[in-house]
Amino acid sequence: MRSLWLLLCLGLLALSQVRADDTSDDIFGLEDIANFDEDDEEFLRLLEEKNQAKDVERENELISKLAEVAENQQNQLNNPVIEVDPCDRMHCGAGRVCQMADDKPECVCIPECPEESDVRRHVCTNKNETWPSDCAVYQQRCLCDTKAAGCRDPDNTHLHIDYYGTCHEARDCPEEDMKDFPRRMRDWLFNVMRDLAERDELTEHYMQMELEAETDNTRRWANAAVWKWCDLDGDTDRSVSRHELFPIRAPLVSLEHCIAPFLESCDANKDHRITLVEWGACLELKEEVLKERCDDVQNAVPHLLG
Ligand SMILES: [Ca+2]
Ligand SMILES: [Ca+2]
Repeated sequence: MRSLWLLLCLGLLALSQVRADDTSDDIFGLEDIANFDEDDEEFLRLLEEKNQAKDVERENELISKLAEVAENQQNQLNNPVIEVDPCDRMHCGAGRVCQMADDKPECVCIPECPEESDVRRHVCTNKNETWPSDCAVYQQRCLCDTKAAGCRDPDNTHLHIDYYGTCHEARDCPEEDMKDFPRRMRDWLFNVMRDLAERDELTEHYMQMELEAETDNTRRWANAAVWKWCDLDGDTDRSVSRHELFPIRAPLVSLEHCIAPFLESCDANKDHRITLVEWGACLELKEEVLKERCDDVQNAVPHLLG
């Protein structure tokens, strides 16, 4: 609007000058003034259009913002925030379950284990006692750890499963069986590895080692031995503890009477850990064929009997 007034003032000034000096040349002739007005109108029209366009733009912006808010509200109505159970994030060890106490999640001893009538679910503990299930053993250990009423013996804090099945009289491993055991164990390890490869259950790294074992006779047992040793070493500290031997020991003890003394013999220096050199020696493999080739990115899926 200011420019309009400026233009009008200039126009009037020009007109008055023309009238004051009739003799002078028509510097701002009427024709020019008429042209000036037309330009001005055009200018105003453009200005108006521009302002209108801006208003429309602002309106559109506002509409889309409102639509966004409305959509969010609708989403919240449709998908109300689901209360996350704090226990979902708690990991309780074996024989324990998560329970809320004073609005806080905590691990407590499992109150009840499923009833097991199947004798195959029975387990034999390190105290040579048969328990109805692994759950019952872990529950007992928890009860003793927490000094709860159900603890039958304070010593049960060390209770663990020795093998699956009902406890039986420990059968001796005759010397001749023990002598042949490393060979049987090597063959068994290779067969388990082959079986897993066929089922595509090995990592890329171990697949490659299995292929090598298939095609190169000198690597046949060594690769299988290295793979199993790495597989057992769950915490990748490059030694297999007694606890880490569990997946190989527990299912085999009742089937193979020599497995327990064999595994015992693997820990040559009796430090409760089996190094790769010790593992190779008890499998009667030459030290030079054993190279530590663990795939640390392996999924910690315990491979039992394969
Ligand atoms: Ca280890
Ligand atoms: Ca050792």
